[in-house]
Amino acid sequence: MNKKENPVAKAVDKVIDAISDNGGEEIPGRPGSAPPQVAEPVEPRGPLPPKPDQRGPDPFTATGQPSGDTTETRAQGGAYLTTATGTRLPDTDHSLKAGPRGPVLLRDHHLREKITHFDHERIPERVVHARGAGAHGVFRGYGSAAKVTKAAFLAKDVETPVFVRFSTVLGSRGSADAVRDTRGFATKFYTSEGVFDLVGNNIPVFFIQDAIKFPDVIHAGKPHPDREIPQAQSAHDTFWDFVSLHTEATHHTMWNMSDRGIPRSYRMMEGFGVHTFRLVAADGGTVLAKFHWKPKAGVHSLVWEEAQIVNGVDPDFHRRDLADAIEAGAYPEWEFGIQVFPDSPDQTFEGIDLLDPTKIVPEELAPVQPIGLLTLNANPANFFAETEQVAFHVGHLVPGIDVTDDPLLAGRLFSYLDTQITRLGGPNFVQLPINRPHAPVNDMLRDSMHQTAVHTGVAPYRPNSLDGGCPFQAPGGYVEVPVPVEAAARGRTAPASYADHFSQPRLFWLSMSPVEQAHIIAAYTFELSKVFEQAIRERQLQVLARVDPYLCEQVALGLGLPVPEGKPEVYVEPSPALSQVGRQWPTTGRIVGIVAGGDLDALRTVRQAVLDGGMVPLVIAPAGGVLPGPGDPISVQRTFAAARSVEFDAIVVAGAPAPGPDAVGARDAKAGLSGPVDPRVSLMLNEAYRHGKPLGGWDGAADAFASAGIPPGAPGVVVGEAGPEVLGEVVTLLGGHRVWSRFPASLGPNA
Ligand code: HDE
Repeated sequence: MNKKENPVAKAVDKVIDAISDNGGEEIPGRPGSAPPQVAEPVEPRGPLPPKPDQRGPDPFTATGQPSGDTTETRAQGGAYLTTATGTRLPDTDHSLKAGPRGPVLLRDHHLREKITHFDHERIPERVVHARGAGAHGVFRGYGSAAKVTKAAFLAKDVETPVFVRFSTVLGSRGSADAVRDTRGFATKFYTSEGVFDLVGNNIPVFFIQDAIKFPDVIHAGKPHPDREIPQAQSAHDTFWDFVSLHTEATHHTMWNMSDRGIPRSYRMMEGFGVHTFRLVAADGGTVLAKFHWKPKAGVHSLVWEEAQIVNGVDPDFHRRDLADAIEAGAYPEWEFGIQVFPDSPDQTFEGIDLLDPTKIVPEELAPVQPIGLLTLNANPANFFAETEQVAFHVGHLVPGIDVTDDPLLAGRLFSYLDTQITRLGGPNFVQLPINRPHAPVNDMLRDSMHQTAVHTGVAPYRPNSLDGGCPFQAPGGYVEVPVPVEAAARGRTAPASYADHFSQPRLFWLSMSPVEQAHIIAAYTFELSKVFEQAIRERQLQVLARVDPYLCEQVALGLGLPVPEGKPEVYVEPSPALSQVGRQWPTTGRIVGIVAGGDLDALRTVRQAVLDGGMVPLVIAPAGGVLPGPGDPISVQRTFAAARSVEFDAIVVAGAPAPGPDAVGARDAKAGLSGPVDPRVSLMLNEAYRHGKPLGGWDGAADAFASAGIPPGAPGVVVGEAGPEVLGEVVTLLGGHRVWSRFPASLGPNA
């Protein structure tokens, strides 16, 4: 039967039309530029444009000049299938055979080209930070940095295109997002003076003080070399073996064990340049500075059980969250800031060694001064071409920003160039579209693999007269600050201050609120309980004893081990700025699950109110499609069978839904229990409650909460008469991220 006459296809098309007409556009996640029809398209047409939320790299030539390309001319063109060399092909479904039953002929160029190219589709993944997600955006300078740096992109109201890549550190390219790990936060600024890369993390300190230890810490954190497990996590023997012996890792490890190790979203992470940089003003004056990114949405995290469920339910949680937010128009924003210190000969501030990347300078001592705003406003059009091929390098600097002698940074200045040569197949990776500068390039680098520039002239050397002397050395170009080098003896040594490994972990611990401390205790206990060897667990307890007695005692209790000798040796002032909890933040881009109930008008109003508040409403119902009932159709985004609490920041329930027809234990273990309320809804509410999420309901929803074992009047559970009022209270609670008062944490003896 002709597909166009097929009644089933027609019916499905009708449903798709209904969904598309009734607000489907407001919900992010549509895979293509337009909703497809059921029948396979047969009218020839050229490639569809990217989706409105997407764009590719800006059109510049390999040597940094506007190219005039358009999306159409940079990607596939024409309506018809061709070979890589443009010859049209009438058939790509059958290899060339001597007769219908073969054999296949070696002369089939199309077969060989298709398979050969496929065989080479993969490139080596990054040795660290392999798993990532990227986005395009724009950076606008406030001008407030002008007194300390001459960098042109930081001048008032200058707008600079950027590409940002977020990442986890330990996992492979296909690993899950919500693992406990440090996150990368790498920004490429395509400035008028050349590319500036700020390759930072969401944790302001690092495991090691000297780059020569990087292979050690990474070998310890990566899966064990014999069985290649566990993937993307630190809860294993080699990691804790290393960090318990190499105590300069204690500070960074403590951040990893805190809520910072499991961010709610890339949009809700701080970013840090980690090292101290040297800024140069127009008059030549210098200061030392640390870079910060402050998310407008606040700094928020998952809870550990939630993260573990997320990794099964949606391994792409952070990737999807970033792309969906941008598609929905909830553009993530960060304020760029600097902490500024005098460029003193000893390069310390308030006794803190600024060249030691295991130390922070508390914001109470040196406030972060805002100098610009980053807005991510477009998703990449192609993951491989952009997010995978983007190549950051801490040596990509612009006039006004210089490096310091932090030995960790020195090693990085070597490493990033070196690693791209293997990963991207040669030294011409800067010519890849995503890496191209937006400033004219006139270098004397020539040839090598994948050369895409067509250099003219005969004299790529200097001095020359044959090319008229070009290129000329640039007055006012990048000059390394002539910092005097102290007279010293050569040796594999470190300054005495680098031996302090415990004052700042203690500072971090003491700065946490009780609930954050409780999470840290739980994280250490979880990770160490996964360590097989008792000697390693005991050794790590000895480390914790030097950070804080209560922390050590609680972890020892969980591990069933004696509390070791040892105590903190230093007095430190806490830094309240390090805590994530206790304030109100914008709820833009947050996901509100709406469990559908009887009154569709109320549901429609609540759904619209969520949209009007800049959030994303996902309607959850027993079956997909559109909700049966009068009025404008309401499309369903999640069925009871497919939904899981971890997809939502808050859940509101319109009533107490009876078990759906597919609530059958034999089909799905989640549906195994019987009762008056659908067991999948009860599970969802119970999980959301445990995870501290705001909940609300009307129209008999109290029964739904009761079915989830939630006590009446529990904190952060709003039960009311009318949906809009309930939603209003739930959104206020959401502004505080979680309802921590639901499970009060004890302060321990440090209070
Ligand atoms: Fe990296 N790091 N790193 N790193 N790093 C890489 O470069 C390295 C360090 C960071 O999204 C690699 O292109 C050394 C600190 C981010 O593409 C590699 C040392 C910080 C990313 C490399 C460090 C970072 C990387 C792997 C110790 C925070 C991902 C692939 C001296 C300030 C960038 C690549 C992206 C990636 C080396 C330590 C951040 C191998 C030798 C400290 C965000 O070159």
